[in-house]
Amino acid sequence: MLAAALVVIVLPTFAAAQYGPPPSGPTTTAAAAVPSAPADTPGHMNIDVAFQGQFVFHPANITAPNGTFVTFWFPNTGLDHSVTQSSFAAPCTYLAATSNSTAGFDSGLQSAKTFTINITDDTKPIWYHCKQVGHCGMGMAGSINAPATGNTHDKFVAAAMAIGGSEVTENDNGPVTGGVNGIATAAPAASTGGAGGSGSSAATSLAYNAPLALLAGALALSLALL
Ligand SMILES: *[C@@H]1O[C@H](CO)[C@@H](O)[C@H](O)[C@H]1NC(C)=O
Ligand SMILES: *[C@@H]1O[C@H](CO)[C@@H](O)[C@H](O)[C@H]1NC(C)=O
Ligand SMILES: *[C@@H]1O[C@H](CO)[C@@H](O)[C@H](O)[C@H]1NC(C)=O
Ligand SMILES: *[C@@H]1O[C@H](CO)[C@@H](O)[C@H](O)[C@H]1NC(C)=O
Ligand SMILES: [Cu+2]
Repeated sequence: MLAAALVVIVLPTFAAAQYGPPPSGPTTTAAAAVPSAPADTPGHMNIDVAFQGQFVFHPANITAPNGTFVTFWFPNTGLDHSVTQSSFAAPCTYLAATSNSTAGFDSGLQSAKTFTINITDDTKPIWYHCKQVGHCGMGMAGSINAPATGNTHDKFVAAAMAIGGSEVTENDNGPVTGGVNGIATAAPAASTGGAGGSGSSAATSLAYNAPLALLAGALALSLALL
């Protein structure tokens, strides 16, 4: 009972701190898919995979300096997605190794996970997509440090959508660490928390976010007492 009351008190406080005042954008109050990305913190940016159930990354394009950790938050909606590095020339195709470059990163198809890359060259763009059947062709593609002119983020997504239903189904061989211009140092980690998330073992991925850690702790306590 005490824990339940605590959650009731903590939740609105947390929601206000996390989202701030209503912006000019969508005003929906529907629960986000679980888990959804928390707010950015210094040196650490967060991206929702399949934001609000749509076949998009959100934000789909970011500017992230060297050493920034970018964490992708996979929902727990029963449909797997991936964060798979590709190229501007071939948006929906995994970036294989060449004679002068290592292979791209790939989370592999995942649900309820986080996958983090470290930006290692902010002077070059990172292009990526979701390898789930049909998703890239529907526009589930994103970029990091894309230029404002020339090969822009918008052109990249347009190229993915131009492929549309002709998208070639990709193999899923599980997570691939490493990458080009940004590297994953670990396979995806379990995640049962996040903004609007629920669960009882999210301490690790939430450690950098005090309000979230507080919420997770309250939820864990309430679950333990059920
Ligand atoms: C993302 O792309 C949009 C549309 O091209 C652009 O207006 C915006 O500045 C870009 N944001 C970043 C962070 O690159
Ligand atoms: C890498 O090799 C490809 C051909 O395989 C070439 O087009 C590209 O310019 C090379 N890149 C660098 C940085 O040398
Ligand atoms: C992340 O990348 C930056 C820039 O390449 C590097 O200096 C830093 O050591 C990396 N951090 C980790 C934990 O790998
Ligand atoms: C980021 O790291 C890359 C690779 O070491 C380097 O070429 C680039 O100049 C760095 N960016 C900045 C803004 O220093
Ligand atoms: Cu997807």
